[in-house]
Amino acid sequence: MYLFYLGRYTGSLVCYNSRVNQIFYIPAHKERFVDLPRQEEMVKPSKAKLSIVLPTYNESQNIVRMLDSIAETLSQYAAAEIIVVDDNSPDGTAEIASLHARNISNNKKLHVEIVRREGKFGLSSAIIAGVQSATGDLLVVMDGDFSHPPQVIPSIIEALQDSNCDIVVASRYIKGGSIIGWPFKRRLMSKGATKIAQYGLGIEVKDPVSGFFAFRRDIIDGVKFDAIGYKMLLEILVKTKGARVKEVPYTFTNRSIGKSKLDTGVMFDYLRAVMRLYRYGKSMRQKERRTSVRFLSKAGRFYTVGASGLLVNYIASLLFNALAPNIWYLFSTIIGILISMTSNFFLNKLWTFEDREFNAKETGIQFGMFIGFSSLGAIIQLLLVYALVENYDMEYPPSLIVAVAAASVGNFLLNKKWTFKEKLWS
Ligand SMILES: Nc1nc2c(ncn2[C@@H]2O[C@H](COP(=O)(O)OP(=O)(O)O)[C@@H](O)[C@H]2O)c(=O)[nH]1
Ligand SMILES: [Mg+2]
Repeated sequence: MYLFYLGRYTGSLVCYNSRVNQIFYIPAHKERFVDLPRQEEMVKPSKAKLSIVLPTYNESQNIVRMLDSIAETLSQYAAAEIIVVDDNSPDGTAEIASLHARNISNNKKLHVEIVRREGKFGLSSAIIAGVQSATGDLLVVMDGDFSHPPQVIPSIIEALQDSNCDIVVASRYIKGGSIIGWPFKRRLMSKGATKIAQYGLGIEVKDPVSGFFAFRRDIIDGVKFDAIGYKMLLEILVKTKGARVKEVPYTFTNRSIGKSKLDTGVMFDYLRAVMRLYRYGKSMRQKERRTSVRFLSKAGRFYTVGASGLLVNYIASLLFNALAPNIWYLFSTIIGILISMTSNFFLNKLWTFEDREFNAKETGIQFGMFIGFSSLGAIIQLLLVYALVENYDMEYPPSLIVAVAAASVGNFLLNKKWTFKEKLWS
């Protein structure tokens, strides 16, 4: 005798198996579970740590099997964890999850953490809470009702690693993907939400409202989320513009146990989230425009200073030559160059790069770097003219234009980045 009946919990049986030292939670409607096919192909194990974020609300009848199924899938990975985020489910999901987490931690050496929040604060914010508690480099987000088959996780991780992309979306709307068990109304709502995201926000992903997705943690570094409503993926896609996205197909199967938490409130939340994301996109575009204007204005100031340097150089050389006629004229020219470099430096510091810090040591270092880069520019110009004329049989005048352009662009960028410590594109 190794099976002990412990009692009933929300209509289901709770048993203890002394052989494997495990507590089992047997749902009342066991026969209604859908057994999903196993992933046949072997997938390369991941070296990076994986975190599975599993938001739950009233999933007491799914959580044990869900954790077991994920744990089994994760056994091929060297380092993984599961983060369950429960919003104080009245059906005791969190209690059952913590009880079972201990079994999994003991038997499978897999860390399962239960994040319990005080109340039902919504799916997206639960996902963010889970991401904040997770310690993995690769994060997978999925529902806790078997609509997102854990057996698909390896192909998601493989896509995230092999194609070197940043976000992987498990997609119902690409070839090979499908939906089982949703009524027409639910399909229509999902398609409508997809079209709103695609046309309203310019998203090209085929299933931007998927709840099953994965991403590299570093792509969300520094991103601030609104986390409104249900569709966290959409917000991630909008706010990590430039991230490389790949979709892998899967079959979504409507839950067979428990109730959907989607209601009209969630639909309004979706529209609110889309409006905010639209405004966000607009303000980012304006910021980008401002960035390009600022960049060009700085480049303009830098070259104006450069042109003023020619005049300073000319006047200073002549003046020095007039004041000290006995000194060799080349010496006057060197003095002219030094004075114009100095005036260029201070004008660029104050006017072009708006740097008002005049700490002696720092300014000295900046001055040294400025002179260094200017000399480097001159050398590049010389070498380039020589190479173009000698090796590429170019005429001297066009060679000179190319060389001057290359040297002056290089000069601006090097001084912007290194001397005045600005981002190249800012
Ligand atoms: N923590 C938390 N999880 C939620 C909340 N709303 C839904 N969920 C979970 O999110 C997943 C998707 O919800 P579900 O009701 O299945 O939505 P549907 O599949 O779109 O019908 C399930 O695992 C739910 O338990 C919430 O407010 N908080
Ligand atoms: Mg569901």
